[in-house]
Amino acid sequence: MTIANHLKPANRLTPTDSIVILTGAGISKESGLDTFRCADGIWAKVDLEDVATPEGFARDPALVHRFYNDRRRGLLDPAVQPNAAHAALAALERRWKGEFLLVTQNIDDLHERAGSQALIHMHGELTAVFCGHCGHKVERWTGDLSVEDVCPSCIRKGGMRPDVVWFGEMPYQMERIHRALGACDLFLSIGTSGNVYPAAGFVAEARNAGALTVELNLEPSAGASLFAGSVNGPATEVVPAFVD
Ligand code: BJW
Repeated sequence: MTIANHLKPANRLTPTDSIVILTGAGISKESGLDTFRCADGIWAKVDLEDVATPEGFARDPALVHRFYNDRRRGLLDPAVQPNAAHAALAALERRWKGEFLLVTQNIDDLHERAGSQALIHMHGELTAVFCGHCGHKVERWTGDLSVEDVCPSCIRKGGMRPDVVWFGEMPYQMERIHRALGACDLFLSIGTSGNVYPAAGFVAEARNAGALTVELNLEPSAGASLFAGSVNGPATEVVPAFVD
């Protein structure tokens, strides 16, 4: 893998420039977590209408709980740890003097475990839950969730759900994300297929703001032609090589 010098942040940016980074499931693949749309991905095994829509949850909450309980247990398996790509982004943030925002579509907590601070989980977090009846949120929920669970605030049963953003629901902190994209000098998209909106539209927003846009992905994504440059390969190799 060679990275064109004109794409390297060190050669393009001044130290106070602003960076926005979007990550997707591909960055956590080498930590042992599944992607969605790869041949062996999550959507090859379960129907997204059943497990990732409010309608699916209303139809069969127990099925949705099993799906997220399995993934929560998988995430908390001691073998699943942040990889070199997560670490490289945390190190970049530590040394960067300008504005820095990491927006992840991932519901795992590998970025924070690697040390990232300015981080938005736009599709929620696997280890948080909230009550669909009263909105009460429990920030850290590491066990299984079931239809029998009672909300600690309104004491009603059956409404507790994972704090994840399903299709048709509004992703989190969109105003803050749009503001950062509108002022950024470098936009990096890492390990995402570019199939899901609004995240798939971020590259156009950043380009309109005059940012350099670069995709780092195993293979060219659906929207690869929208980026000024791309680097293809596994995240644990291309991300450290690009940002270090
Ligand atoms: C590697 C690698 C390695 C592998 N190294 N790389 C028509 C047009 C436009 C929009 C819509 C439309 N119809 C519906 C919509 C809206 C809809 C949408 O986008 N649908 C599309 C399918 C068309 N979006 C929404 O509904 C969103 N909400 C919204 O728009 O709200 C607006 C609104 C307005 C008014 C009222 C209400 C709302 C919400 C989207 C929610 C997405 N949720 C999910 C599941 C929940 C979280 C979870 O369970 O984990 O989020 S879906 C799933 O996809 C998950 C992911 O975050 C998301 C993105 O996936 P990602 O990360 O890109 O993964 P993959 O697998 O697709 O790609 C992995 C990539 O990595 C691949 O390219 C590999 O090559 C690469 N890779 N190994 C580097 N080692």
